[in-house]
Amino acid sequence: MTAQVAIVMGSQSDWPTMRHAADVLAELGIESDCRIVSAHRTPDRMFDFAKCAAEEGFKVVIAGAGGAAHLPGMIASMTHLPVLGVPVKSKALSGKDSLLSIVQMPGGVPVGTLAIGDAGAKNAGLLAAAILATGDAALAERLIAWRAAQSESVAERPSDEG
Ligand code: RP5
Repeated sequence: MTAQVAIVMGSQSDWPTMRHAADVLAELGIESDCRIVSAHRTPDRMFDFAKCAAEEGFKVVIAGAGGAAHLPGMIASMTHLPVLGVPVKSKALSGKDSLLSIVQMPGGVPVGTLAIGDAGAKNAGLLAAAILATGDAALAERLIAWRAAQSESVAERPSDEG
């Protein structure tokens, strides 16, 4: 079976962030296809990816980029698939530039924008899983179990051990 989730990112330098999306999807038994697709450096690759994503069998696209982060929005302009945008923390402006570039889409072309950095990538993976789980009862059970395990892992009181 082909991957249902595509994880695309503007640069190799985005991978330490975006791998958190791939990791949580793997924990939930969901295969992802991770690719470097840059809106600025590889525009033809971006066009081909976005135009063919639905035909390739993807159900959700997670797109992460930093700085002038046009990738999620440009992909969303060329596919009807849900696009989740992850603002990668930039060196110059700590990801505020990435966040604003991704979140301020014009009405009619939605990008579901997550938090800046690792938490955003992880939550993009969880949100992709939740979207897929609406049509997959077994996955819904795994997601519910994952959330229950997370709750159980939280101690009731703080510890000096850290
Ligand atoms: C963006 O520019 C990428 O998404 C990355 O976050 C940022 C910097 O890219 P590199 O110069 O590290 O390749 O396109």
